[in-house]
Amino acid sequence: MKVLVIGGDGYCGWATALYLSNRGYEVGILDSLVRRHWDSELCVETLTPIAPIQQRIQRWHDLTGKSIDLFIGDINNYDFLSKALHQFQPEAIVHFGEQRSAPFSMIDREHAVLTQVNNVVGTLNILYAIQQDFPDCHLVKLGTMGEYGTPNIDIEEGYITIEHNGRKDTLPYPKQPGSFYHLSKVHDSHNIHFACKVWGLRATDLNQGVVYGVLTEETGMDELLINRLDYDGVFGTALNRFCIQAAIGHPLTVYGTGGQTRAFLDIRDTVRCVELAIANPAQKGEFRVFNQFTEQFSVGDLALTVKKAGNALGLNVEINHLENPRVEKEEHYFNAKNTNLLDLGLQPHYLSDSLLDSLLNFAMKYHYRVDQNQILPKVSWRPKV
Ligand code: NAD
Ligand code: USQ
Repeated sequence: MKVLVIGGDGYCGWATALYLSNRGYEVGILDSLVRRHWDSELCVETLTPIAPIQQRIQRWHDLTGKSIDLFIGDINNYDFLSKALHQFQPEAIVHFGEQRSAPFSMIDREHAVLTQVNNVVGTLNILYAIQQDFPDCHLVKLGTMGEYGTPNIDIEEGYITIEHNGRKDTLPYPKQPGSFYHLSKVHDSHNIHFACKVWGLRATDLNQGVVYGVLTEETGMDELLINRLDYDGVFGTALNRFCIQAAIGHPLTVYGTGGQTRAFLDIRDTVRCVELAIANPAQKGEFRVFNQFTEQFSVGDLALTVKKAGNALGLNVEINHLENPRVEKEEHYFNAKNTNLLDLGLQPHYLSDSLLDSLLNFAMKYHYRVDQNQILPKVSWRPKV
């Protein structure tokens, strides 16, 4: 099957492209490389030294004999997108190609606008390109668990059945996202749902939790295939950041009380979930939603887990509770369903001591690349006074 991975130079996309290629899919990568540009604008670098995309793909070919087609360009440019699709003829499109940092989207008006235009218009272009020329193509779109927010009831997978004044319906689950980035994902979900309804497209929205880890079977094969691992206050995410902080002796940065609970998964499960979605496509006209995570943790508990694992490796790990730069509930109910992917055969890699050891060792190996000035959060959700 021919699968186009949009955003295939990024953290989840690179690991997924190699995984699918290894499993016999014919893979193309489309990416504008804008994420590398945003890094340099922010003066940050991934912990790991990532090779240029052309070298990565060449190395993959040299090692495995497998080819990956490359399309460099922006999905906001419809002519480019349409030409790339005509050249590649995808049967499935996996769409990772968005601005994905909540803090980045909250820097100022320009960054909020950039995030929403890049994400919402890009996805809309993909929907039109599929409708016009590839109506059977299955869109597998990366959404986020943060679309739901933290409601005081159980979170279902995309839809909830409600009885109201004696009548009953199954409706999209209410959305209460916590940043302009998370809002862009909600807008995407509505647009995709509408396109499935009116044009009969087939789509799967993968509402993914926070991803952790860096090694997959494929990206670990060679130094030139190494994946990115963000640790900075804008693009770094909770558990990855905590491991890198522990490795360099920086106190762990828990925001507020640390009672915030989120859904998490290992990057080895990200790649498998995407394959499961592709291998079991949605029906024509169906907008399917899978909650893509394996476990739930509070940020405070994650910090304690990293401290314990760090201590076992001889690291002295302190935990700091910083004033929360975000506006979010710090103590709340959180219980989300995730059975759809398990029913399709996902066998989770749960967070374990060995994963933490491997991530901490990885962080210690590249500790010399860390810029200590990039660790504390600098973006506030509150208006500047
Ligand atoms: P990333 O920033 O590492 O990768 C995204 C890639 O998309 C980059 O290579 C970037 O250059 C490319 N891109 C962005 N806008 C583009 C455009 N207009 N045209 C072409 N390419 C474009 O992000 P990631 O961590 O790999 O996340 C991938 C997707 O998964 C995102 O949609 C994100 O919302 C979602 N997601 C990520 C996480 C996580 O923890 N990393 C969790 C849940 C969901
Ligand atoms: N947090 C800390 N300390 C830190 C970093 C984060 O306490 O040093 C807290 C945040 O306040 C938040 C939680 O940890 O409560 C998660 O923050 P995060 O930065 O790890 O993740 P988030 O901003 O939600 O975004 C990340 C990805 C995004 C994806 C999302 C999945 O960047 O692309 O959509 O995770 S989810 O959180 O399920 O919506």
